[in-house]
Amino acid sequence: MKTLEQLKQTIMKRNPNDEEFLQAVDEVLQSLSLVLNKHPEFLNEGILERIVEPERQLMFRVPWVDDQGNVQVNRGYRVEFNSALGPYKGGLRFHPSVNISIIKFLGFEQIFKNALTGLAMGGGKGGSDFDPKGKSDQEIMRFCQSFMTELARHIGPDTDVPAGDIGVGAREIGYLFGQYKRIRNAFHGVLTGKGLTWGGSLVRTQATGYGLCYFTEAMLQDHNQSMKGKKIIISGSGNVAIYAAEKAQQLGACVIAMSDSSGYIVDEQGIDLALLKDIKEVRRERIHVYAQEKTNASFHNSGSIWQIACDIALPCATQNELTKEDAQALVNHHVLAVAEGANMPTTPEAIEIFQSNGVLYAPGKASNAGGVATSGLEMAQNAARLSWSFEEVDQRLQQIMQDIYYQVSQTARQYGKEDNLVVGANIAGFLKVAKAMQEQGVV
Ligand code: NDP
Ligand code: 2IT
Repeated sequence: MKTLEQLKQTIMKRNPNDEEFLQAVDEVLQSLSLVLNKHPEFLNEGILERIVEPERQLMFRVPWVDDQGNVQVNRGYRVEFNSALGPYKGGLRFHPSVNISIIKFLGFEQIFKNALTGLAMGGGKGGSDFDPKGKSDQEIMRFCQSFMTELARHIGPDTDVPAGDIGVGAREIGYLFGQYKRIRNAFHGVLTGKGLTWGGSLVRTQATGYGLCYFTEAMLQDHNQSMKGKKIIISGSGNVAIYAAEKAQQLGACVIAMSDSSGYIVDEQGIDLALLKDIKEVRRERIHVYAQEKTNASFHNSGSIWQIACDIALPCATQNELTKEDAQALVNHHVLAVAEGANMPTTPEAIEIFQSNGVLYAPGKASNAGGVATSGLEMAQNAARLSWSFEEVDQRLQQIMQDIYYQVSQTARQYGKEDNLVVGANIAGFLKVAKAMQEQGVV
């Protein structure tokens, strides 16, 4: 039997270059040290040693031809991490920074996130180092077709069900689905985030951002606060950020700043979302265009968005985007709450600053679970061959996010860590997966 310390050594030896993966694992193991006193069997039966090792990792060549007729080669990934609770489930990320460490960290987080939703989904993640920026529609289609030509043999509605993530939205899911259907000659609910006329669920587009606000509102209300009238900063301006901003505005908050990788915009009157959506979702332009078209707004191509004073910060762009300097600036400006729409956007040092200064801090694996939860609802609708109304899906999403908040905060309390939602989310998610693994034997 290995001690927790020996297990950590093994993990580091096996994954020496996987910085982001080790960061995600380290946080979970720290939380679990509180569980192991009561439950030594999780170490003795090798549950921990198995849960940190993906069940299967796929890496493959993705060749495609660009508009100039040149052959391009990217690398594709799918990490099927854990299937104790259901088919592997998790998004695909297309971004030049993608490597095996990033896919493993995302797949690992996904196991616990999916467990928290209460739906029957295991954890997985995939993607490619393909950069969609500046590519034509035809290039995107050819890339997606090539990617799916390999992936199709590994996935299926009861095996592994991918979805979107950074760089993968409705357009890419469409091309991926078309190629899967052609290769397998089967109309399966094998991807989520599908178009509404061919198996997609209402609210899936909005779900991560809306869910983030439902979670944040539950957390605030538990502390006799609400989002109403609060000044909010949201990083990113993609799928998660846009619909977080939409729901925040519906809840009476004022979103004053948003960003993309080229910089950030500030609009003290409140972001004009119709304009932002047109720039980002229709024209696929950079964010500075917002400040060109709305004269009272400003664009900043240097410095950090987190240096602006706000009541609530919602990081919705990418991993490790909010550093200790950012956290200190937010604390100096008396930030009330930080809730993650992105996966692991806050560095460990920044989390420590929030927690030691009494800032309400919600980790992504709890607060951004609304996207995958609604994917689970899409799978349920596909299996029943019917579709629910917007109101019905939205109602279920709200209930799931409130349930996650209470589950996570109660678990934190049970383990003597009131308001530490990191501990609460890691332990509550882990216990569900661990019990299923115990019952299913050594597999
Ligand atoms: P999108 O591709 O729609 O948007 C991503 C946004 O983040 C863009 O504004 C992008 O700017 C910015 N961004 C991405 N990478 C970087 C980077 N390295 N530096 C600075 N900015 C960056 O992705 P999503 O909105 O879907 O995803 C955002 C985050 O939310 C990710 O962490 C994802 O894992 C997480 N998430 C997504 C879910 C979903 O359902 N889509 C569910 C749960 C979590 P630019 O365009 O300039 O690159
Ligand atoms: O990080 C995530 O939870 C997602 N990108 C959504 C995954 C999904 O299967 O809907």
